[in-house]
Amino acid sequence: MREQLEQLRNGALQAVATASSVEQLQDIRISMLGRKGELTALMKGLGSLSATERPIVGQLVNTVRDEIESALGAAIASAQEKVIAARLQSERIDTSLPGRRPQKGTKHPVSLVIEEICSIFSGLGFAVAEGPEIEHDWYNFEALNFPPEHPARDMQDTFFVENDMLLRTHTSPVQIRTMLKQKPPVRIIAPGTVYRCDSDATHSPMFHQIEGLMVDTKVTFGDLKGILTVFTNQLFGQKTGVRLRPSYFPFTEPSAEVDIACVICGGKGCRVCKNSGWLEILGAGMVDPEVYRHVQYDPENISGFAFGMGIERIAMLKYGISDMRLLFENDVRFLRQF
Ligand code: 2NL
Repeated sequence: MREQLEQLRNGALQAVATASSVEQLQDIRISMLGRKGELTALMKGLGSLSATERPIVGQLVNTVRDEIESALGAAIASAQEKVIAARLQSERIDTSLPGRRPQKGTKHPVSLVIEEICSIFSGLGFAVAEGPEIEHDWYNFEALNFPPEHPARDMQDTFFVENDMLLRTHTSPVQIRTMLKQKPPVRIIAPGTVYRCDSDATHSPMFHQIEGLMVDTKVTFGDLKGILTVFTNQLFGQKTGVRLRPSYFPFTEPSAEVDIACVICGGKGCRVCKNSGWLEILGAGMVDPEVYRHVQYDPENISGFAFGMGIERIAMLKYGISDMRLLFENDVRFLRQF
């Protein structure tokens, strides 16, 4: 039995010395010291020994087990160290390499134009107002004096949500809400997203608008013309020609369309201005008394003007963009240019 123990010990230490991985060493532990291992099997033979021999051989079994155990422990620790050293070597990072630059975003041309227009009107004493994009029919049409059968109220032109709710077709409801909350004087601009059931090369179902409103005791059509001339001169340059043409809107009387001299050809006539020399950029007028009645303003004592413009069209003219769809595709190669 002593000889068997001696043999087992030598075999085990030999195996530990030649093992090359943590897994192999763990297999050795199981096959030697495990419940069904060789040393355990030998220990079962202890019972057949004499009473004098049993404690001595028992002691020897313990010594052998401790020896194998400590050899295994040391070998496993060094194998694990080798694994870690190899990983540290293969996953080494060269911290002196130059980094990759993050791509910086840029502002969308529509945002740039909204910011610029808001800043011009801030300088003229106008406050910026905002409101909901899902609106009640009353704020979007009724309060603005749209007759019940007006074509703009048609399902074909307006996105209805449910009952009398719809996606606002202009930012005028923001001005209506402001007048309901606040007494004159009122001087606001309302930038925002608006929706119309229309989609082709020159129409997007979602686009942007800025409207303005000024109401006080003695606001005149002359004030309207003055403010809009200062505005177009600041936005397109001091020498830009401006003209007003008579027009019609249900919510203003009298109404006008505002043209600027063509920014492409300077008024000589080109494809962009369809040879007229002029570009329409705004609609405006004196607020109709019917609108004042809806917000409980007294049309006998106050007066005011309002105007509205589409942002996409102004962005295209300002930056020389030929196709409106470029503004909605979000191609970074296009957007980075502004
Ligand atoms: C256009 C024309 C316009 C208004 C918008 C307005 C708002 C209120 C009362 C009266 Cl609360 N008017 N807004 C007035 C005239 C023209 O927009 O061509 N927009 C793109």
